[in-house]
Amino acid sequence: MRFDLLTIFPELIAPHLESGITRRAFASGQVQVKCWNPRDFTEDNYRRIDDRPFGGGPGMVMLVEPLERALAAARMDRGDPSNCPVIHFSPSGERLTQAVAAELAAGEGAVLVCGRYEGIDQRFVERHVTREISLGDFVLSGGELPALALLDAVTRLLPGVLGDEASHQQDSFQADSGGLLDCPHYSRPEQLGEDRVPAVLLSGHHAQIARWRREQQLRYTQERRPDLIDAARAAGRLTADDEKWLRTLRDQ
Ligand code: 9WO
Repeated sequence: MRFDLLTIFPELIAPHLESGITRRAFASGQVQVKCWNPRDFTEDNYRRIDDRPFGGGPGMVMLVEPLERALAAARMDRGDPSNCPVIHFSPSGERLTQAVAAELAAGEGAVLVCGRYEGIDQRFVERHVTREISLGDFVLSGGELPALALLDAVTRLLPGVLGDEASHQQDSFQADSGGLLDCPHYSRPEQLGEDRVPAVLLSGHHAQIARWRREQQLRYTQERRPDLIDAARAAGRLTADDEKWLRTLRDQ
């Protein structure tokens, strides 16, 4: 799988590929990442990648032509001159979810367009962008951080990348099993001042531990994201035991 980033700040990207899970994915060759700097594709003496907006107003707009040349070079280098996804990051896009990450993890990669300044010329978006993705309703100063978030979310889903196959399966199961929030986690020491690890986790009863974790997931999700409980129910992902526990919580 291969990702090509169009960015005027490639130095923001490189450090994230040098540690953790992403490093392992790149070291193993499972994922390739290449940055293409529109500034390297300018043809004027000033190496301009931005200019003032028509119609006036504050800030600058990213020029179409350096971006188009960078995109063409990335496509040529990929060997698929026409048709991989071209993703732009914007609060106007569809929300990045686990389902979107899973869909991309099953594909061949993408070109990630990282906007800067007030935005990129709309004609580049209309000509080339196949998908706009948002991390949420807030404004950043560029698309690089969303691109890294997407890379991380997709890379960790690739088989073998997490190394520990069991933890990967459990994780994707969680992401996929009713879309509930995670249960709390504990490690040593067993007692921290007054605060003890829940006794069931020390009991060695695997079925009871699994049930307790499921109940904690349901409790947290009911408290913080009741919409996710409704979605899980609608998708048929709640068992009779789950419903019984949710009734117990409501009656408390
Ligand atoms: C900014 C913006 C603000 C309100 C409504 C729509 C918007 N689109 C953009 C936009 O595309 N901005 C470009 C990328 C240029 C300026 C920096 N950019 C950006 C992307 N800021 N914030 C994001 C972003 C991307 C994904 N999720 C959250 C924020």
